[in-house]
Amino acid sequence: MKQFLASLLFCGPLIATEIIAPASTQLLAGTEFFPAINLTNGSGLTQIPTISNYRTTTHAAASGSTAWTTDAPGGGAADYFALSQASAPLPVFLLTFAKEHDFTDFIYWGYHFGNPNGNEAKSFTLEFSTDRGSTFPDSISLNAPAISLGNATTLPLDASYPANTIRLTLTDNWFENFGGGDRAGLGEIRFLGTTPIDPAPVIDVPPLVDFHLASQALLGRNLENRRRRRSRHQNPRHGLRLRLDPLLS
Ligand SMILES: [Ca+2]
Ligand SMILES: [Ca+2]
Repeated sequence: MKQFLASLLFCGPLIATEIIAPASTQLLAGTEFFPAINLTNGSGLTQIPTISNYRTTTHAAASGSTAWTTDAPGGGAADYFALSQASAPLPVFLLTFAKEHDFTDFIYWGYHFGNPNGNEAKSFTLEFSTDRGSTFPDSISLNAPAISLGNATTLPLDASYPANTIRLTLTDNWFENFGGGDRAGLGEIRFLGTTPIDPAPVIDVPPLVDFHLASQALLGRNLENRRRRRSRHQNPRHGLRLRLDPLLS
């Protein structure tokens, strides 16, 4: 038992890995042939992804109500990432989170039509900010090992990056290996990470008891009781009997 209690003391609280979704998604560069909000609103997913089910959660085929993709500025036969930045800018997303997390993995569901499609993004740059996007001191480049279909692809960051804002840039697609690729697209994105425990939480306790007012009320009640007792001793109606001399009766 002593050893168990000691282990609890030294281990500290356990912080569980969780699925983290951005609170807001903003497309900073690129276009929206299908809207960018489809990357983070759960559209096309078979269920809300959690840490226990995301590996078996699948994403439907790409459409205007399930996925995001760019325009095809070079025409249907072009490679989006071979075009000039002026006509086909690298797509950039600004992702903000409700609080700061320690991010460990990038997760995405791909852009497919029941068959793999070359529009699906293959390479990514992630930049991490802890000051709401004023600065991005940490960045990492990721390459997908394979194109996806309905299931999620998880890309480990190989480190833990604290951030409340992430800038995500897509730097390549699968044009070289699969049909399609005149656009850049994805189905849905999430992250894995943990949420640090606030070392000095502010606990907001409603003022159920005002000790100052309570003490004043108690003092007032004591004074009133004392006054009543005094009054009772002086007032016959409250039990003070007058003894009359029988000679006078
Ligand atoms: Ca989606
Ligand atoms: Ca490519």
